[in-house]
Amino acid sequence: MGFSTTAIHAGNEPDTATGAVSVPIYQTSTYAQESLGKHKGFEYARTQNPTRSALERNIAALENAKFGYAFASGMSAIDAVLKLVKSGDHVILGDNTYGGTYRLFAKILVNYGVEFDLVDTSDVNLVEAAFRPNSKMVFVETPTNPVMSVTDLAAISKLAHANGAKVVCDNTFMSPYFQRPIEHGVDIVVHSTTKYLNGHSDSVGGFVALNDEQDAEWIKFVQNSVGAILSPFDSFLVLRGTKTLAIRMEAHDRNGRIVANFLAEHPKVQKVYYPGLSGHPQHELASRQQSGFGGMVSFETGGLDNAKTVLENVKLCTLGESLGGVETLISHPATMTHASVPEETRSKLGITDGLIRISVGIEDVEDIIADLDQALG
Ligand code: P1T
Repeated sequence: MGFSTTAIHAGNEPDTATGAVSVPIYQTSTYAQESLGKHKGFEYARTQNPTRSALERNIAALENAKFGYAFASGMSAIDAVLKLVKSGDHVILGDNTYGGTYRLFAKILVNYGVEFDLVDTSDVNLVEAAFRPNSKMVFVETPTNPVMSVTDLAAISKLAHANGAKVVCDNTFMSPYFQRPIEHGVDIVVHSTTKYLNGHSDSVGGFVALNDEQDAEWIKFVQNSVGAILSPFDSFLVLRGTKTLAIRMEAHDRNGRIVANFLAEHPKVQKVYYPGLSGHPQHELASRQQSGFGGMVSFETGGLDNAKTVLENVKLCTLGESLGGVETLISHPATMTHASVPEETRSKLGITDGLIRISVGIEDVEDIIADLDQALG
């Protein structure tokens, strides 16, 4: 089946009780049981909810995974995956991830004895050199937030497996429409469904997709034991969102390429970070690994004052955190999404005070360009 057919039908079977074509919002905390131990497979809504399980079937199918679990946020999904490692284990963490992911390792997991090293995973040799006898996981984003660095998922997976480690890929920026990490050998995919999967900036959620049965049992156990579940209403919203994922991603990609090219030629822009540009260091890899480049574009303005001028003068683009919605959002990673990353690390990565990130929406692209042009001017 094609991607859009799966997006529209997987998990979206007509409701068995009523025939409702749209999966109903099962807004209930518990379920009546016929007698002791006799029920319809639903006991308590932290453990099972039909709206959530419809979404879980849906996104698992889109990622070409056997199992999927929906969480209350991207961070709680990532936290659940990190419960696969134990005190004394070592994780190779991509040196540029969403600031909240870095913060989870640096401020919380270290208190539980989880060791980690930040590694530029776009360089396979650096990853190879980072393995230790206790390395159990490699955690990457590709392309990264916000400098859009691309990691070779097949090469990293081969290397990790040879060293007895699992690979986790945060696929939020691409969505399964443009990139399916499991098909490249990755073990576990995580998402902030807050972004492209929901697509309308009106829900916070997260997702874990995987094939290994034992790990899936553990993630399900963590989901129920910790309880950071996605609500029935949010499950409904994301399920509604994924039906149009393909056409939205096509539009984000079309507009993203046009905006990136416009910025690349603008005299006030010093550098553009977008894997779709031929000058991007991993352009060739991105062209192979992804079926599109998407709508995330970052650019360097040369300093805080320049960045401030742009951010305070845009009218159509909305200054705000988050990404992946239909509307164009613009942000300042150094003080917003990546404020928890130490300044030294930020400047090494290129997350300077002059860096601006745009989540290019699906408005008419000439309006986005006109807005950026007047703000840059
Ligand atoms: O916000 P939440 O749903 O918990 O997702 C966290 C998260 C995980 N992974 C990636 C790649 C992300 O970008 C995010 C959240 N990012 C933003 C809020 C942002 O503006 O970058």
